[in-house]
Amino acid sequence: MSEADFAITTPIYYINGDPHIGHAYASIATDIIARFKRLSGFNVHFSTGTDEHGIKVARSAENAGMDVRKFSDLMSQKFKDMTRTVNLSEDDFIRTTEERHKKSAQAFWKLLEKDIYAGAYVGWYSARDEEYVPESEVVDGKAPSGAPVEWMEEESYFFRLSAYQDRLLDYYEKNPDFIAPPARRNEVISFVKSGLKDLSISRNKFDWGIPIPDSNGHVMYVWIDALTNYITSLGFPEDTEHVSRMMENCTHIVGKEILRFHAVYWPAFLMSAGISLPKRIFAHGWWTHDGQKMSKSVGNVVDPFDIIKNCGLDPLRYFLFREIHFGEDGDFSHKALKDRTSYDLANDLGNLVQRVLAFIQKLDGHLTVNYNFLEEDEILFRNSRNLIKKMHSRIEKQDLCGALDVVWSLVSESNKFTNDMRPWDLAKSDVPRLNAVLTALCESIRAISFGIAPFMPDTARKIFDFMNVEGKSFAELENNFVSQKFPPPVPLFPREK
Ligand code: ME8
Repeated sequence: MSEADFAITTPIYYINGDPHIGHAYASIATDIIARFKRLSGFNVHFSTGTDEHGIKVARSAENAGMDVRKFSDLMSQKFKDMTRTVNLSEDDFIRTTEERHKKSAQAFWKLLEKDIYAGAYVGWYSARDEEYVPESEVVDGKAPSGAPVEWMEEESYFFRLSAYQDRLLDYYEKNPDFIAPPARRNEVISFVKSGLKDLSISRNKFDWGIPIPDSNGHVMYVWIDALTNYITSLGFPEDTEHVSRMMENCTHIVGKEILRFHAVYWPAFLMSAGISLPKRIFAHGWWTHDGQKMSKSVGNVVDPFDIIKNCGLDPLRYFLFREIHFGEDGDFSHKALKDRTSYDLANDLGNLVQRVLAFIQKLDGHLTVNYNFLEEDEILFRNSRNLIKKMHSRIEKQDLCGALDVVWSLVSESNKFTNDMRPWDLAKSDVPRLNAVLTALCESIRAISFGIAPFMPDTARKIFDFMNVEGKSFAELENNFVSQKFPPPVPLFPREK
């Protein structure tokens, strides 16, 4: 496969609270796609980070009785720790309080200036969502998200968003895959069709933000600052050609609640700045916990650190993407996680690997390859060699669940093949046949371990090590095994104590 550019991003997270399962979810999804692309030979840039400015963070620092800078350092570190705990392979962790980002956001603002004018914002604002809320959407003092709104009257700069309505609609039409999944795309289109108002993009009643160039007292609206992180990470304002090229190959993974910012405001800003638009904006769904919305006040927030301590990381990484289709909402339950771990992982995958490799250990740990296949071996072999191609078409659509389904059908097929071929009998009656059956099975296990590698990198690494496979690139799957000695395997998913 060819070396080509690919960029992918997580949302950058507000640091008003500790990281929870929702943040881990968006980050792991992005990581899975980044790893898949790297294994496919792409030159990948994967960025994540923290969104640190704005009224919401300033108030959280105040409530914690801390200086906002110290608070940001402390909280951002927790998100950085999460990236290690969930085993992200990010190339960049960006903080919006970094100097490189200030420089980038200010340079970006300058590019927008022809579309910016001074005015005053008078209306409602939701600090929790960091979003302006039209009067018509306020019900009982609340925004549609349920967050309280407050009245705001202040001088502000505006971005001429209204001027981009037709260009955006035209862009959506010409690029039908720009926003996914399709149902979300339709929501965005009807929102834009209903009429775009100019957007207030600065605040002057607080100062926790990036100062607007040459304008005393104004700081940028936190969303313009936050969205710019994507190009800061690509090196903006230096080498704008590289930035544009990477953007053209960039996928933004975002939660459904912030799609409007990414699919309407961000493309309009980029059009105005003359920078290429991203290739795809994918909105994923939300997790609830035992049927309830997760909230700090209810005390039902799922802590990824706890789960990982109890169940291990790879089972969680697997569960989140097998249990529900990426793009849809899902309900988290510890029982469902346990069930998936014991049925799909320990029983199906773990047993397959264990029974085949432990059997090879009985033969002195020696795999004597024989590619002289009968038709049934050939079928398994061909399905193994085609696995990554099948996954590829699903990963291209961010269909992570579909990609796992494809892997698990090969797991089932391989378990059935083992039952049908009865290698333990062949060992007594027909050694060349036994070697062909084991070669076909090792081919399928190797393909499966590449298939799971983006999802469960540590588990895949264990299998690669059992089979002396390097595991660096899908291209390795083109090579036949050579006769060799394998080290003894250990169980992949030890049963829970
Ligand atoms: O919105 N289920 O940050 P944020 C699934 N800073 N995903 C969830 C989730 C849940 N219950 N809760 C959070 C912001 N997420 C802005 C983004 S980007 C330029 C700026 C995930 O800390 C989901 O991906 O509120 C959501 O979009 C993201 O965390 C929001 O994180």
